[in-house]
Amino acid sequence: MKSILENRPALAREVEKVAEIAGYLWQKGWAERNGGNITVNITDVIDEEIKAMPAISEVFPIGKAMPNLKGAYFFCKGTNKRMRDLARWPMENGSVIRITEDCEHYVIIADNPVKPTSELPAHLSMHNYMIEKGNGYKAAIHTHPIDLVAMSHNPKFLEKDVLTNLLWSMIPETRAFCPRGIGIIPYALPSSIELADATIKELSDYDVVLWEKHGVTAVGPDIFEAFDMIDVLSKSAQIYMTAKNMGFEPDGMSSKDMTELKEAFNLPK
Ligand code: 2HA
Ligand code: ZN
Repeated sequence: MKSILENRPALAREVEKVAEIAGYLWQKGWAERNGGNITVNITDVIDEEIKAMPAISEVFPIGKAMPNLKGAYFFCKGTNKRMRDLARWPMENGSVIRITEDCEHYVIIADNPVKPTSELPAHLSMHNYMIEKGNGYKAAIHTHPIDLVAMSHNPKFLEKDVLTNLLWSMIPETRAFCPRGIGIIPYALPSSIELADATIKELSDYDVVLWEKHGVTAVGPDIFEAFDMIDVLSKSAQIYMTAKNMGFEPDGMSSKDMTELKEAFNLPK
């Protein structure tokens, strides 16, 4: 069977990037079984021939209207598919979808009728929001990092910006490369519209959010940038845990050092 990626290097590159990141999620132990999901807005690399392609699925409801996504295209990890399989065979474990003209439904157009991730309402809500904001962000990732999820089981870390400030203070890179910090979303049922709505509310302040007792979700210009923010936060969580395991509370960078860093790197918060 001919793949939609054939003779389309720009589209193939976007899918390759997703596959690369899927491999890292598995290697890090953040993606047990089918855990986690990735979506990328690929509308910019869609040609007229793809726009004319018929649906290979029925028309599915999204569950919520996405007014900014009319006719948009996404590459999505498939629901119930394993991240480690997405890494090796992206077009068997993910698919290209098109949002219908009414902005409330989608169809699958290639390569296989693989139904997109169960977190599609949250992912599409984030993409819809990013277009409204005009920030040029194209990628959304959700994963289950052990360290950050463990921290979300402690109510003290769920207060506004407690975790942001703690993680920023563990190593300068985390503040520099996750400059908006990490927002907190109280526990909500996975895949629910409630979880999607709570997530987009926090995106005005953060590029990364912690879903209490579940996982982390991030958005970025591309899938590498979105992944890297979670990776630096997890690095900080590891440093914190390592110090605690050695029997002491880590000092954290001083507020003087933090202010100096903020000014030197011209950071937003
Ligand atoms: O895709 O991680 O939150 C599986 C999940 C749902
Ligand atoms: Zn999850």
